[in-house]
Amino acid sequence: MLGQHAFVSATVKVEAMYESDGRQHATEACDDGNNWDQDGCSSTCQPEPGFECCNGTQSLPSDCKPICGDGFEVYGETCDDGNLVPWDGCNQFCQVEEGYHCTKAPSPGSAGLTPERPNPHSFLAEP
Ligand SMILES: [Ca+2]
Ligand SMILES: [Ca+2]
Ligand SMILES: [Ca+2]
Repeated sequence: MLGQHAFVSATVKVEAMYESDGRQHATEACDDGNNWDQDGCSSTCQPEPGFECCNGTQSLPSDCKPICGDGFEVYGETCDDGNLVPWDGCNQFCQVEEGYHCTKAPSPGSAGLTPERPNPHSFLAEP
């Protein structure tokens, strides 16, 4: 769908938008086409910790996905217990498994997106 608008965009937007237009420019580390933070690519087009981004191109937005198994829960994950092993409360897709509920450790803080300091979760089997 983006491709269909490529011609129009190119003619209209000459130099108005450098950031978050869904195309990765040379000066941007990533561009996922929005101005939201904490989804992998920040509003200033910098990759965010806890995500890995496939590089976008001049015509394609970056594809940022949360890294499951880094012990760091980010947008798109309902849990992250630091492994990719299913049946331990948090599966390999970082989704809480049935029969468990996720107890988050105290929040590392709004700016605490540090993969070096995993946010530990404990999983309690429900009675
Ligand atoms: Ca974004
Ligand atoms: Ca993660
Ligand atoms: Ca697990």
